[in-house]
Amino acid sequence: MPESGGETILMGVLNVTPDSFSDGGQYLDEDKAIERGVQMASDGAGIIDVGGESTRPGAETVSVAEQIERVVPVIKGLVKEIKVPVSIDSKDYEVVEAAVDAGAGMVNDITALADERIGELAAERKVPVVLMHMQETPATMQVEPKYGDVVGEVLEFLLERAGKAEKLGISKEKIFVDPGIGFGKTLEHNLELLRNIDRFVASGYKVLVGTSRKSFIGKITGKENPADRIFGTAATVALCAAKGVSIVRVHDVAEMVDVVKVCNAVGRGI
Ligand code: HH2
Repeated sequence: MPESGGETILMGVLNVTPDSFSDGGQYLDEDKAIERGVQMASDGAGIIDVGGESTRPGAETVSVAEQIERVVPVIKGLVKEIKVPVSIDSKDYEVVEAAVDAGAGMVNDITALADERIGELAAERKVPVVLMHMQETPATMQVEPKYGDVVGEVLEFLLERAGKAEKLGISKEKIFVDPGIGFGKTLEHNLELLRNIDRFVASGYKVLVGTSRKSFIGKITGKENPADRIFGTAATVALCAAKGVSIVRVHDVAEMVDVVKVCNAVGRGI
């Protein structure tokens, strides 16, 4: 796991779903998913984030049983083949528990412990957690996102949840806070959060940011196809790495690894 204020590492996205906005349907097959995870690890990912439910705007929820069926075989296969930790991207306690039992070494909860049992489990098993901010739910979040002061409100929420995580027994160095780019945010909200990402880094908690291929990049660049948003993503990755973000969550590990290597080198003053 990355040190606070240390180098930025990459979390590779692996969606075992038919409908994720960017890689949906590509890795629903267990062997293909494992192969992709192994590839991202060898490309330089420091963590592989496995999810069985899309959270794109308007996405339908997936039952716990279905998520477990999708992710558990992939996690079991990956932990045998790669040395870097596997993270489970789920808000559902039963899925998180099954994933940790299968060998997942990190929990990525986009609802930031809405279900406290996830925090209790992470504390008991001593696994790091990602706490993400989202306004509303994936079904409704992009209808009309509204904030008075987006940076202040998101930061306040994350600090409250991080405090709750510590109370549940998760140590501070195992907590990552994430502003939730695209989760109940307009283009301007996303830009405001990225512009002020150093305020999150200054909170004392480690920070994770997920901008990869997201629609706000398409709005800026005019690239409608998520696969054409790689250079736009690289700009955000460089910005986050330069400002001390610990983990960037990306689809294109092979491309982004050079971006973070150079940013890390400059940051170290080479
Ligand atoms: N973004 C997505 C999913 N999970 N988790 C964290 N912590 N931060 C993020 O920004 C984040 C996340 C959405 O991206 P993706 O997984 O590619 O798409 P989908 O939700 O359609 O599967």
